[in-house]
Amino acid sequence: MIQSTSGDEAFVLLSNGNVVKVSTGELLPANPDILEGVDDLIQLSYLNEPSVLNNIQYRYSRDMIYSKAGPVLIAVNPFKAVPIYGNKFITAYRQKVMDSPHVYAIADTAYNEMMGDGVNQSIIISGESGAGKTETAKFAMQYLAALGGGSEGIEYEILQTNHILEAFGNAKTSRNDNSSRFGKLIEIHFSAFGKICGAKIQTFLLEKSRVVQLAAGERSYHIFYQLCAGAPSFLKERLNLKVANDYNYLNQSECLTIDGVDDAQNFHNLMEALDIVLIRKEDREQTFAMLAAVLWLGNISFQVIDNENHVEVIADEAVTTAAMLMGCSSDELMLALSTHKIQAGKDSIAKKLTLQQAIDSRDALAKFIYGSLFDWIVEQINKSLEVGKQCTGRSINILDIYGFESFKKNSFEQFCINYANERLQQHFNRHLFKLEQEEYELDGVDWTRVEFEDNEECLNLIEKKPLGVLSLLDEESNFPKATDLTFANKLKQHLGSNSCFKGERGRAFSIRHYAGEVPYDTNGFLEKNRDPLQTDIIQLLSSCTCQVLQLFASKMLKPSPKPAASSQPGALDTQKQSVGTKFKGQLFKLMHQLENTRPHFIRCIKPNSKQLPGIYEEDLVLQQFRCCGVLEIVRISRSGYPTRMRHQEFAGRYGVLLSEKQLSQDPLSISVAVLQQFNVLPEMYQVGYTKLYLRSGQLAALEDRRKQVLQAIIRLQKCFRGYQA
Ligand code: AD9
Ligand code: MG
Repeated sequence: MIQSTSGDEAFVLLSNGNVVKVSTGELLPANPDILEGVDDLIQLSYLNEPSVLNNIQYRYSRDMIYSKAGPVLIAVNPFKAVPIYGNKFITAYRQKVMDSPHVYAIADTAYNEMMGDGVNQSIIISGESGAGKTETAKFAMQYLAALGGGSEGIEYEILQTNHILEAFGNAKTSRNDNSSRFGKLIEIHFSAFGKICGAKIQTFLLEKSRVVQLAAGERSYHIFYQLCAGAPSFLKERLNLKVANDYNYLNQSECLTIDGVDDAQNFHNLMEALDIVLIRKEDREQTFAMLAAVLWLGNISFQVIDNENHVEVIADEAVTTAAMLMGCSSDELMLALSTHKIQAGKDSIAKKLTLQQAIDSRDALAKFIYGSLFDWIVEQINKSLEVGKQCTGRSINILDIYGFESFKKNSFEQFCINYANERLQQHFNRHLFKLEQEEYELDGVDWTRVEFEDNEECLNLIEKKPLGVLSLLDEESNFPKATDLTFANKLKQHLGSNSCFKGERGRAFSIRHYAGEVPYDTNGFLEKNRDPLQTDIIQLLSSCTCQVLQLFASKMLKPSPKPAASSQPGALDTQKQSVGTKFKGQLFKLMHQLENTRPHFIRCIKPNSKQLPGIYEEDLVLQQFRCCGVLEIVRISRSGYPTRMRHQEFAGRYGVLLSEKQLSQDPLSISVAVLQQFNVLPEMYQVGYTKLYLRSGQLAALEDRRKQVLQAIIRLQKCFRGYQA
């Protein structure tokens, strides 16, 4: 409330009773009280950042965690159990008894559109770490499972996959105690009768470095702690399993437990889930053996044997147990971890590795085993959920993918994550903005263009061949003498003309992403992109008696047109795709898949960084609104005409309300006549060649009038019959 103004200064009374002095240029109008807490932001009279921020806060403080921004659902993480889920609510949304914004409402619309129009749907969930994407995805799955549940219980199996994926792919980070370290797309398939008949899971870019290296206060993947805490004694004995604290890969971060989480209990839940998803007993045993092998690999240590820093493996319990679990001899494992074979003519010479090389090679092996194991488990789940014959190709896809990230220090992982978000943003833009605009223009409707950010330039910067970040990265990765610095220099040399690129000092560069500028440090880019695994190690794996290891190794040994000639440690194997290029391929496939569906967007918002209920940090929320363009969406939806109907359809529905004289005309004229008869203001509609475009809210008013008129007619008819009788 403005108390007084003098010159260009104003004294403003805040809701907390304080009075502040503000320059009048910074004042923005507040909305009338009657609009406080509206459930769709497009209803706000004044659309500015403080109003949006205030509206969402008003709702959040009353546990209304869901709101709409036009077609987009906004979900604010409550960080506590809110009683708005479960069968009672599912039924209420199904029967349309409830219509307030909810993830159930989104899932319901997707289901109805799929069944009604036969168009496949996707629910695209984004937001930053800890914003609630995975929980939201689970609620959407829960709703679809309830609707599409059949006699065979496959929907129950699908819900159980969450336990498995979270055990193997989630970890405690500084921002989320249950952070997904991979992206996930789950396709749920339906029969002609709308029953679930199968599912398929695709995963993206698991963070493998977490297996060998942890930041202080963070944990590795939940499964390791669950196994150590919950394995029955016979299994512990067979795997020579110790407590989590005895493993270097786990104890390095001094964080072994999570408040309120019982790892042993979760192990039992996992076993149940594995039972329900029909993961075979042998497969389970091999999985646990591989997990233990990874842990024991981390305990293997080296001894420097000469003054050139060359090493030998220390023959201890770690080596013998790891070798036993992998199904090879300790000697073979020790040799593979400490030497590198070089071809010299017909002979091969074993060259000793230095301490750092040996550690890298051990860690690379551990990461390889874990990464392959993760993919393999997903494969087994997919076999079990196999999309059956009764499926008709109808599906709803749910995408739960890491949101935009910008930290003080950003590395290759952030680069990939932000790249994925650029692609998703483009998809979002296309649908919400471009397609809208095109439709208006095609139909001859005058539509004041709404400016929006197009991120094509940024995508070009990353993807363009041969001069884009990914191509240049691959080029440098293939060049044995290249370093992170030469890579950074190459970027600066070739990409300076792109307006989204900014060269920084030394190894650094920045990218202007749609959500803001992010500084990257190229330190580690080359190594992470190569993700090398020495041929010596691959050969060792293929000679192991453990079947899954043979399988993992065989995927690396696929014949390639060019022989793997390089003997340079760390050089990119010609037969192996780089991590960046593989990710790009996956993203293209994903986007292609999404293009063929009707999208529904959910933006998750994290209200505070403490993971606590009831706290709303305005700066944090505002920054997320900016990142996902909430204001932009509202502006577009409002300035456009969200309701559209073909003239025939409109005339058919409302034409009956006109007098007979007017009825003899064509559909377009009937439409216009209806609008005039009901006094719909000219700025509230536009007439296109094929369709009628209405502002939001107009149709509801027309429907009301139609109902009134129809009821009046029915009353009249009754009266008339009574009179006749
Ligand atoms: V990450 O990018 O995978 O690190 P997410 O997936 O966005 O992240 P997640 O869904 O894991 O976040 O949510 C974080 C925590 O918030 C959960 O573990 C819950 O404790 C809490 N949460 C999120 N959504 C809800 C909800 N609708 N109701 C109750 C919730 N709690
Ligand atoms: Mg998650």
